[in-house]
Amino acid sequence: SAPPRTVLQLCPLPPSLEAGLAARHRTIRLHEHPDRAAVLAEHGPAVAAAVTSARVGVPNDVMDALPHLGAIVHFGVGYETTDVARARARGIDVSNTPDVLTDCVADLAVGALIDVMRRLSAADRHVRRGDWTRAAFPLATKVSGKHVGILGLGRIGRAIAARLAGFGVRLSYHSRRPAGGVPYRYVPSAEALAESADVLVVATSGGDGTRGLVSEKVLAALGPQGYLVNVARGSVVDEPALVSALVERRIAGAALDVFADEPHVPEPLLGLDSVVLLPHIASATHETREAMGELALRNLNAYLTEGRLVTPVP
Ligand code: 8YV
Repeated sequence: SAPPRTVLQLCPLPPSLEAGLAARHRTIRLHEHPDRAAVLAEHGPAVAAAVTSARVGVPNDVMDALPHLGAIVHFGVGYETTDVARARARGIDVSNTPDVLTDCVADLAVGALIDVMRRLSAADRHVRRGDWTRAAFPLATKVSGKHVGILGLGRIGRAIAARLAGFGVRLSYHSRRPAGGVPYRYVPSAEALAESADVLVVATSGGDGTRGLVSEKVLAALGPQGYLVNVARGSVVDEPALVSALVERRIAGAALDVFADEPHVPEPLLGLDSVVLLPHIASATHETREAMGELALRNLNAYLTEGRLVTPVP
């Protein structure tokens, strides 16, 4: 019998990627079916590859309903929502979309850092409220020359560091092990990094390996003059501890593109002018989302035609 060739799509994807899927493959859009179990029972055995986002992944119950699944293609660099060990144990290959989003995520991290320290969004609200005619906007905090600590020095962490070098900042980092060939100071723990830095920028991967890494202790070490920027995953930060630290002004401010339970943002943050709140947009530009879609499609097509992925996860 002919090998199974159906593609399972688990969530909405950019129009150009969806068009690319529809043009070449029989695609089942699981997220559009109210009765997932029935769809999986009927079509599961024919599915050769799954396409999903970093946010949704492939849940274990879905993976288990796909006996001939050979590849999981993620639209996004993160893939912690998929149990990769479980997939590997079954011989399922997994890909993501690295590199193509590095510039935009690093650009946004720097923009968010400047926003929270110079209070750009708060100043914008001040003008819109008509407060400029009544009172001067309070002074902010200088960015250039500060000490920035980067948590996670992968592709994105390095790109953030390279951009910040132009601001004459001092750069240190913490990661599981020292990175080779970088001029930045390695600090052996997240707490020590926060202790020495004016700003802590979180650029690690998500998942169990980094869960709660930015703990209450780390936030205490950052201190009342310290800022937090997170473009990684909400799970890396102890969110209740962060909310308390911000509300009680035990840290100076935070710029957050990611949250523990998106799209839900902790209510106490909404009224704080010391916080910049972004709806997970670090990779959300026309150019980058197009490039991510193209790379996801290349992975899928390469797998289905040649049996190998272009950018398998490490
Ligand atoms: C996207 C992301 O928002 O790449 C990632 O890991 O978090 C983002 O680029 C996400 O993949 C879109 O679903």
